[in-house]
Amino acid sequence: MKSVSDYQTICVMGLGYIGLPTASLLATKGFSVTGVDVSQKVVDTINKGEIHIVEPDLDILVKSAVHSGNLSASLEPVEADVFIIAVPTPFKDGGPDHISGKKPDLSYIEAATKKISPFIKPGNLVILESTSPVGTTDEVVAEILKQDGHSIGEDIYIAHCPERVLPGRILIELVENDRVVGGINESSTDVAVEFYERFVRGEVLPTTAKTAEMVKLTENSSRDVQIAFANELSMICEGEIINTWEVIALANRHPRVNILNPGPGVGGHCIAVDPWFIVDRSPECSNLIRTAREVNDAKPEWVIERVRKCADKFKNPVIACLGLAFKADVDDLRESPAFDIVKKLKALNLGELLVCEPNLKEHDDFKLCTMDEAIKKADIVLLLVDHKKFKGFKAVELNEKILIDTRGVIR
Ligand code: SAJ
Repeated sequence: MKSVSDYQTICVMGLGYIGLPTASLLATKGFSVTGVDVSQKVVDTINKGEIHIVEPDLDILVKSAVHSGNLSASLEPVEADVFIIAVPTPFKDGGPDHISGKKPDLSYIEAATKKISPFIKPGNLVILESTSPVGTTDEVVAEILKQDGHSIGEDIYIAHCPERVLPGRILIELVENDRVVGGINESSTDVAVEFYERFVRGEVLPTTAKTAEMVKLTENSSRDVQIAFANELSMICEGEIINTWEVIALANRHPRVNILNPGPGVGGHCIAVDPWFIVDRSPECSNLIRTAREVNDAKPEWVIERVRKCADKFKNPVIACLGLAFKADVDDLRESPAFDIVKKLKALNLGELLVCEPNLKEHDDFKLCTMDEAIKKADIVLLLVDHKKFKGFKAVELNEKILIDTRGVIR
């Protein structure tokens, strides 16, 4: 059987925001990597050395990985020393259950595990990187492989190593961040730790699979709760006609206070999703986590209500909507509260909308215009995303216009 230092071939299941950067990083570190995806279009794009997602410097990395011959994409898995599962874990269809919240959909993990099973041999390492409810590595991945006749934990190692990279900084954080690695038994942990130490500069921290799963959910839930606190505060301050950002800046001068920033809501595919995985398993103990989700999910409606009240003061208001992305300086609109707000404003027909998203050239639903153009014509300026490009102008330049700054960037 091979030892970890002999591992040379890797099969990465899922070529999205985590799988593709991981596969290309490993390829440039000298591993021979096959990336597997269910989409023919994604496979063809990557095999041409191109990318289908936006992330700083990923295009250069993928191009060089493919051209070196160390990275290729395929619809089917191949035999390898290490299998990395990096597929999505979304919600099941249907709204939140009133007791346990939204339910995780583990079908992608199940499908990926079943697909690699025929290619797994003694000595292989199987890693689950997808954010997963507690128990998934043991109860889903290991269980499926066990049922397929593999001798799990004896000569096949299985571990969870949750991804924790920040969109916009993925390539830096893949290497620099500390990693938490939890095996289904001690030998799996040891093998997986040794594998990550071959390409990660941060510290690789050993634990159990269940703890590693909980750590990841804890990280994102903790951020969600903190943002919910800031969002709730912003609504309280608005009622008191106090500037929230001044309150936060001054409170944060206390040595043990560190409040995050309010916004129009919480977007992205992680922070607004993962806390529900905790609530789903422990509904009776997770009131705070659940309430934070509900506070953050309610924020877009609160913003829309503010716009509606302002719009009522005009006959045919022109509303400049600054930003569509889910957060600053990315072009990603998926699960974006800003995009959600602009779509709802359009449906409400409150006035003429001028939409500006400097990170996009065009959009199917909205004709985009420049920031200057939008502000010049607007009666109401609605700032939704704290993009660097929006930080340049001052409130005094707006003259009589009404400003609704959901991110507190305009001074
Ligand atoms: N946001 C605020 N106020 C803040 C900070 C963020 O409203 O003070 C909003 C953002 O505008 C955005 C949302 O929260 O809509 C999430 O943005 P983010 O930058 O906090 O996080 P993500 O979703 O891009 O990435 C997170 C990261 N998790 C943590 O920081 C704990 C990242 O490290 C994870 O790898 C990622 O989730 C993931 O994949 O789970």
